[in-house]
Formats: sequence, structure tokens, C-alpha cells
Amino acid sequence: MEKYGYRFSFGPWNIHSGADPFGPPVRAERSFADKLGQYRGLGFDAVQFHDDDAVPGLDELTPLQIRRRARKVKRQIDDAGLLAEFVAPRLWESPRTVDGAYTANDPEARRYAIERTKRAADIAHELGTDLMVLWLAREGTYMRESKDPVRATGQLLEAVNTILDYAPAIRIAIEPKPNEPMDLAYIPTMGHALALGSQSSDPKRMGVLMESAHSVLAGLDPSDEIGFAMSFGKLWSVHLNDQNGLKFDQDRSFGAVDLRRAFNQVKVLDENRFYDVGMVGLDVKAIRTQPFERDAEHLTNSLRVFLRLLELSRSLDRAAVQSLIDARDYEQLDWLIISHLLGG
Ligand code: 3MF
Ligand code: MG
Repeated sequence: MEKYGYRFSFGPWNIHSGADPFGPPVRAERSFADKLGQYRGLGFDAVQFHDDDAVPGLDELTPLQIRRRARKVKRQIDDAGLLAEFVAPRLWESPRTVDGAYTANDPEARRYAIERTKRAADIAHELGTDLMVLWLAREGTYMRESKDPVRATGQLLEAVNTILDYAPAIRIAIEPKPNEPMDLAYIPTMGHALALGSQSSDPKRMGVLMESAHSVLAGLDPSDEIGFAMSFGKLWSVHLNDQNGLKFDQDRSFGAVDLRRAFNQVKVLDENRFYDVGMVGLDVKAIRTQPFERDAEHLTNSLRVFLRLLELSRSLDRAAVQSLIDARDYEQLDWLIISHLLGG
């Protein structure tokens, strides 16, 4: 498969058992080794990790044990011909983080979150990646009055500064999301994430990851969120997927809901040479009806859509687009894009 210089990644969580908040698993859980064995065949180059995807049960282990186990995983990914793209501390599952992690009201919970993030940085180091992704899942509220937004923002800043200081080689990409699991999150958009990074002790090492579904949930256009971050050289990874309006986070296959919106994401990434900067991550989930034997088709479909849209972006008649822009004939521009997407 021609990949035009792009590298593709996904996380082990993107091949999954289909459990949702209303029902138990519907497919058997594959082992990590089984999943790793599938990456290359599916057309992917790199693995995105949560800290505990790499080192399960790390809360019960010493820092030294964690490093040793991570080193074994590094050998596994090497053997599978894969890279590690990033490590993200999973700060939303422990009973200690029910009220948030870095912004929890309980200082003990905040300490736990920082220690856990340091271990995630250690794991990143062992896996050979300098990128840490922070999805700030529980940094927000159900009850606005339960936390102080000024204090919470200060705590988020303190947390990233602590990590930047602890791991001098690490770059942090914040993955904004406006809601779910919280009602209202503190870092809902690219703008919030970039502003936080700019106030940190080392802004050069602070960037963002844009997830399509998260932008849609914030009522924004993913391609504009990409463009905003890229204009500052701050887009370091993406989670491409799709989302049908303002409802639960769907993680549909890329382009499955709105092909034109997907096209515009590919177009802005490619026009700004994202392939020189980062990998294309696909944060997609198989729907619950999918059988075990065909539980990775959402990944193949998403990758195919990306590559087809890339061809369409590169074959777009840019001179024709420009002359329509010059003539301010945007209705004809609309038709040019639609007919191009429909195959001419
Ligand atoms: C939540 C997400 C997460 C993050 C992942 C890495 C499970 O909506 O998108 O995927 O991407 O935790 O940060
Ligand atoms: Mg994501």
C-alpha cells in the first residue's frame, strides 16, 4: 500500500471487546501480543500506549520494576517491526482519581497523579519515544461549585511543569476534549491546550493532539482546529475518527459520518506537511455488532479512507479552486469540491 510518506498508528484499546456503559463484552479480549502481531498486516507502523497498556498493574510495582517491564515491551515492539508513538498516563480509572487527578480536591490524589505521570514518562523513555499525550479525562466537574477554575488551571500548569522538569527529554501533547467522562472539562479545545502550554516553564516542549470527535463535540470544525495548531507548529499527533453530532463519544471510523469534513482534515494536514512532523493516529472503535474474527475492519477502513482522501486532496485542481476564489464564486467552488469527492 502506497502511504505517501505517512506513518500510521493506533492504540491497543482500538481492538477491543465491545463493552459499553450498557452492556458487557461481546467479543473475546485479545492479548497484547496478538494485537501487536496484527499492526503490520493492517498497514500500521506504530503503537500508541497508555502507561498500563505497556506495564499492566503499574500502581503495584516499584519504579525499577516498571522500567524493567517496559524494556521487555520495547523488545516486543522491536520484534514486531513497530515503533512506540507515545505514552499517555491513564489517570481516569483508579479509585484515587474519581474527583479528578491533577485538579482533585484531595492533595493525596493529586500526588498520586503526579507520581503516576512520572512513571509514564519513565515508560516512554524505555519504549524509545519522547512524546507523552495528556488526555485530561477527569479534570473538570459535574458540579461547577465543587472546584475553583482559577485554582484548577494553576494545578494543571503546575502538573505539566513538574513533568517537564522531571523528564527533560519529554514533549507533552495535550489532547483536548470538552466533555465525557466529565460534564465540563477544563481543557476543552486546542486554544485552551495551547494557552496552557504557552504559560508553562518550557513552551517549546508543549504541543497538542487533535481528535476529530473531540472537536466536533466542542462544536468546532476539526480541520480548523488542526490548522490553528499547525500555524504555530504545535500539532504533534492526531486522533482521526468521526462523530455524528453532539452525543456520546462515538469514535466512528474516519470519514464514516461526514466525508467532506474528513477530506478537509486530510487536506489541511497534507498542505502543511504533517508527514514531516507526526504520525496519523486513528482512534476508532468497532461497533458492538462486529464479530471477533473481523474486529479490526474499522482500522482498515479508516486507513483506506485517509489514503483515498489524500489522493483526492493531491489531485484537486488547485488552479481552478484559486480562480473560483478570485471570482468569489463560492457556489461553484462548492460544486467543484462536491463533484471531486464524487469522482469528478
Ligand atoms: C478519549 C480518548 C482516549 C485517548 C487516549 C490517549 C481512549 O476520548 O480519545 O482514548 O485518546 O486515552 O490519550
Ligand atoms: Mg483519543
